[in-house]
Amino acid sequence: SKQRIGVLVMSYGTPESLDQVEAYYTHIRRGNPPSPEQLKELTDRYEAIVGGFFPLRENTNKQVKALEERLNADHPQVEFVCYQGLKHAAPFIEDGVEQMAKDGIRQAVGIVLAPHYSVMSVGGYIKRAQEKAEELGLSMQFVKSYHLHPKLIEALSNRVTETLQRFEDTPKADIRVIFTAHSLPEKIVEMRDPYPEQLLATSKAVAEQTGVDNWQFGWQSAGRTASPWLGPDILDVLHTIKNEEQVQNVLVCPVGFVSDHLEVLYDLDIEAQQTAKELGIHLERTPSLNTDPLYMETLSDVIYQLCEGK
Ligand code: FEC
Repeated sequence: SKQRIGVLVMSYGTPESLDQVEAYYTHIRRGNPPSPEQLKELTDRYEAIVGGFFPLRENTNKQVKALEERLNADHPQVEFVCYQGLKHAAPFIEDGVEQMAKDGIRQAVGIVLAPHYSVMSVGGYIKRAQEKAEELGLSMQFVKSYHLHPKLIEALSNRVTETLQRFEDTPKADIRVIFTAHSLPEKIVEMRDPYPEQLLATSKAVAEQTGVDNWQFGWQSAGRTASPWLGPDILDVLHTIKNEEQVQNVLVCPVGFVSDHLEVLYDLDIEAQQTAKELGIHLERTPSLNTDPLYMETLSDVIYQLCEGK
């Protein structure tokens, strides 16, 4: 019979309904419940986004299904079985590992639906999966990052090129491309975390492939905590480039995210778009990767390479 390989596909997770937002937010806050004001603010953001309240859930489901199909089509000699493991919602990372063990999986790999490694993001997913796998006697290997995979760069570049067309006759040199990713607490810099460097490397590769010279990087979606987060924030960037450089056209490409969800549909499409309007900036955003075949091929490639020990 065919060799069976379990693939734990890990993603951020989202509530399934508005009454689950509190439990979800409490989990993100490591067990500290949000204040009523914080809860209302987050609930309002979910209610404001278009495309359904919790698009991340359906998008993750589709990505996992498409990846399983891609892996099995690429490698018919192996049977790949994908399992979901979410960071902050059910099925949790530990549930996914447990299901693999129950199904008699002996060889398993884990991957996160986020291309860039930080000890605070991908590192956290891997740690939890690893701990559960050890407890159950399952041996697992993990993909840590894939931020420069040629197919990922191609997929992102295609989006930048296509979205530049929305500025019609505006010369490319007059459009500022801003690559963004989720901010993290500044302390990761002292920890020599690869996250900022990997994000810049992806941005540079996409800029090169698309022939874009007029670009910069900005952070988004920083947490509302007392400790400082990596900046500059996209909203501050918009003010600065308008006031100091009279930039009128901005293309935002959120390279740190792979799916339509709150951080893209609210933080960029509503919040950043509102700031741009106030400043008289024409702002466009590149569409999310979601199940782009090139993204699925990226994931399939890096998973297979890990299985082969390459
Ligand atoms: O659509 C959805 O329902 C979920 C959207 C969502 C994604 C996402 C991705 C990342 N986060 C990362 C780091 C942090 C850190 C904190 C934090 C807090 C939140 C809150 C919400 C939220 N995150 Fe998130 N994140 C998403 C949603 N995130 C909601 C809580 C309210 C708020 O602050 O806005 C701060 C936690 C703390 O208080 O200690 C840190 C990183 C990513 C990208 C990598 C990944 O996908 O894992 C990094 C999607």
